[in-house]
Amino acid sequence: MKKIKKVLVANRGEIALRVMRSAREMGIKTVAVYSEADRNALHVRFADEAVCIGPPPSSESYLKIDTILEAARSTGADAIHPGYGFLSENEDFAEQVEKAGLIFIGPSAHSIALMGSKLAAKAAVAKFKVPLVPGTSEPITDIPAAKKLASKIGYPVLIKASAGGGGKGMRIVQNDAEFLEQMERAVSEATSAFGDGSVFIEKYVTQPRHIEFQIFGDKHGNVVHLFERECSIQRRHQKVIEEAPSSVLTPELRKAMGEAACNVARAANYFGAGTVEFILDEKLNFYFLEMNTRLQVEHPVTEMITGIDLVKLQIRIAEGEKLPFAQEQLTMRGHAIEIRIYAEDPANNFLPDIGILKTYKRPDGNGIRIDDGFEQGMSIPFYYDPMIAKMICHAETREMAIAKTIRAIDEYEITGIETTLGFCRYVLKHEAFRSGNFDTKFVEKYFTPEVLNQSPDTEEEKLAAALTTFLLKPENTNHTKAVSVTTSKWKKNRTQ
Ligand code: MV4
Repeated sequence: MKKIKKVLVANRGEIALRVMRSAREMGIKTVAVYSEADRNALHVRFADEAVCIGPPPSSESYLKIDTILEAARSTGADAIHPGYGFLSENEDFAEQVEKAGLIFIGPSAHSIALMGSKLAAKAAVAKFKVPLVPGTSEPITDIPAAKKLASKIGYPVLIKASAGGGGKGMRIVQNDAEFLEQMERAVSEATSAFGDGSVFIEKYVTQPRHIEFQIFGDKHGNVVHLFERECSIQRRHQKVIEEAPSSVLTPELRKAMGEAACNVARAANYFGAGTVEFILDEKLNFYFLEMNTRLQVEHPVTEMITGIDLVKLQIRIAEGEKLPFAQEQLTMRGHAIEIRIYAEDPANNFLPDIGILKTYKRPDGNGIRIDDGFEQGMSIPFYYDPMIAKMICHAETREMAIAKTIRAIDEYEITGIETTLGFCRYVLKHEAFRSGNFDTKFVEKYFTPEVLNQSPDTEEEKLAAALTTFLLKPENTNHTKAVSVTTSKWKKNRTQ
């Protein structure tokens, strides 16, 4: 067991800040790394020390393994937390961190590599009786044989790249006639995108729900799950709204899926935080898709319902401690919803809308958590992911969590750039979302830019929203000043 004294966070933005906050509470010193675009970023200001690692493009800064290792050496850090994205699922990075005598706060390079290959992952978990979508378990080399199998399992089928993941390199094939052409395209795409042309086929589950389980393993062979997150509301494989728990799982199904998720972790000799992704078909059959070997963006919904700080747990596990609880000791409380607020214009095909945060006022109140990395007046750099903030609301029931999220959206004020706030509000107000009867096709089915211009609100709700906006303006509590009511940009769009 080796106590960590100083951690370097190899990331930026909200997640770098979120990791450092937990480290500081544990008495661990923090080191930020930053690119030239992030000189004034909040994670740099928050850290005890900060090291510039290069020019703005990620390939010249946040992805530079040697430079980051050198920053750890020069500051005397004894551990590295990779956050999500960037180097978090790079097995070479995990290996080199350990070779340099530092602790990698994450799984072993072996687990990362195993799960990075979708085919190797499927082969490993099959031994643990984890349900898989019908399909091939080897890379396709014999096209006529693959075509035969596709007819046998029944169209439509999906061709997936073994080195893909997160929806990258997938192709739908509707019938025999299309098979050859789609196959050739998939192989050539996989070769150029990943340097590995291995592909496999699976039965295409047409309208699945995406349910993922948070798992944790320690270095002593213990594994638990921290329940599920429902992530079906997504747009082009980018999650928009996540919640925990899922409204479709019965306690029995939760138990079965949770056990399968733990078996996936066991199949990889997994330690640290991980996420096991499943799809659920309309008959509530579940199938393993892939495992993400990192802390996820949406981890706070799990923190809200379990009361467990996942980053602190990651650090303790990395130090070699045993999991501090058994599965039976874990319980869920209430319901949590996360919305991701992106600097994107929903009225314009979600094009990134980078610029200056002219107004940035966060909502507040019981059960609201905002993880962000910006302040009013800052600009959103164009080089990185355009996520401005995540807002997580926790309440006793799903209905109350939805109501709280809508209230908080109405209180959020962002001007200067377009955001996905109004889009999230539309989803939360939608009958399909509220009833829980939705799948991964929600946005395709129900969203067009026009819906942002028509408010689904009742007259009373509109009045209440307008009154809240009015009363929250400082000028409206100072009666010596003239009253001028201006609403934020997205609200104007909504009520126009
Ligand atoms: C699938 C599928 C249907 N059938 N596999 C997309 C992300 C990657 N993890 C795998 N994905 C899918 N795999 C079979 N056999 C549907 C998807 C999928 C999806 C999965 C989860 C969340 C959103 C999604 C959106 C479109 C497609």
